[in-house]
Amino acid sequence: MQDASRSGRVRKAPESFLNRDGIRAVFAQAKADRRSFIRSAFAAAAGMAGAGALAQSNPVPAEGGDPNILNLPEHSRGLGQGVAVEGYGKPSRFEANVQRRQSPGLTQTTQASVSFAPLQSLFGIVTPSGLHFERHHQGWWDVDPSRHRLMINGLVKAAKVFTVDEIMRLPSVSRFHFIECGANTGMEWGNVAVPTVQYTHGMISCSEFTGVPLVTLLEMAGADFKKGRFVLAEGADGSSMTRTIPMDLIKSGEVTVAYGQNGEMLRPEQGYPLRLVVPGVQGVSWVKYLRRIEVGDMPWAAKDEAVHYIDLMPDGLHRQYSGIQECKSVVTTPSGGQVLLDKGFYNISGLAWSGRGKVKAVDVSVDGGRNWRRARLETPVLSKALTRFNIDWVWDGKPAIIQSRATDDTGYVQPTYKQLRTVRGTRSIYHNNAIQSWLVQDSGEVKNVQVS
Ligand SMILES: Nc1nc2c(c(=O)[nH]1)N[C@H]1C(S)=C(S)[C@@H](COP(=O)(O)O)O[C@H]1N2
Ligand SMILES: [Mo]
Repeated sequence: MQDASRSGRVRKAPESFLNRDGIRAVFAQAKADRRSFIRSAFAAAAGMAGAGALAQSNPVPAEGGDPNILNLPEHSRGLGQGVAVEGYGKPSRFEANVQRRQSPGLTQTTQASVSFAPLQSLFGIVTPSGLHFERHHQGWWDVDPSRHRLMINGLVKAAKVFTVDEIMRLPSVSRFHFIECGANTGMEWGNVAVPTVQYTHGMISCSEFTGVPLVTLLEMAGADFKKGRFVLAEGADGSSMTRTIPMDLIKSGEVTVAYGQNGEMLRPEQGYPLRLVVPGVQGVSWVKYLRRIEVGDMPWAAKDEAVHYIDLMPDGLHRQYSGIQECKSVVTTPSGGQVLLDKGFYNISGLAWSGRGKVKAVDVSVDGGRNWRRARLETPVLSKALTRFNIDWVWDGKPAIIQSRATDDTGYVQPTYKQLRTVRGTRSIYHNNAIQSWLVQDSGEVKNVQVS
């Protein structure tokens, strides 16, 4: 028996899930005559919060050019404001819609517990600290650093307690790394097709973290590196956040006890004054308000690794400790909710990352995966950090399906939904790294779709 999607009938597009017939239908819908959509696109753009229109209008310049260049504005004639002698700088008031947001689709109890970073509005690879995504299992705190302590215990010569000042006296390292919640893009498993890249991929951020390698603190406490094959990291908030970290990762020197984020102390929402940085590993292991590290000889199977953050596989078994965030990418412009105001040149831009190392290449398709072109990777390309890619595109005004596909330096290639579901089934919540598709409709409106 054939299901509708295989019958060869052309399904009405756009749907949020497109098979090959659906993709063909989208392209078949493209009309040769370009409709006058610019006015409606303007209206759509004006009515949309948080998803800026892509291009400035491209009005036909008045005869003799744009007079605005000759009309001197107020700020070219008068005295500007004095320096902000004191205080903390803020973005321009014209950028007020660049905000973290809570997903309207997520169940909320007494308070929100996730906010998403506005990836559609960001450039380069660093997430401004005030826009870093947030995930709190039991709310956040602004912890007094003078009263905060970090204990190292378990398989050590002598348990040791550090103050924040003592940690900040030690030799430090500063490195750029992404942190991605294991549940990022989770709603797409069910093809919820949330509207914007902020909600599909906004549980990722990238910062320069400064801190002390955890191995240094373990050495100071006289840890038994032979028997001690794992550590338990524990947070000081009410969520009893405890996660097992393999000692091999720690011995590599990559895991740090961080106090710095983008040149200043961590933000309270990010775990001020101390958080664990576990490059390449899902966010839940980056324990915030870090208060204790216990050295042990086997995994603890704590609640957040035995019951949560596990992947239900097609054979009915659960995958545990699946912590590495595999290679993934997403086009952030143009992306869902944005509007292309006219045909012509666009810079397709996006982010790629791998929890196993560096991004080696990103390919971009504008026809739903039939043809691919290699994007430019912007420097720096750093290990276990976001990498920015860009590629030129001239939109012909017809429907297009934009995708990006990243490859990392282990040779691993980001999977399609079909490939991912073949291995992982359909009942996961976490670790969705499938290729994202954005449908550019002939109206210029961009929409989240899935392509099999
Ligand atoms: N102490 C503590 N650490 C925590 C959490 C928490 O609720 N409490 N949440 C974890 C989860 S699930 C994620 S994804 C990241 C989120 O970090 P962020 O809020 O800085 O983005 O922190 C992790 N560390
Ligand atoms: Mo998370």
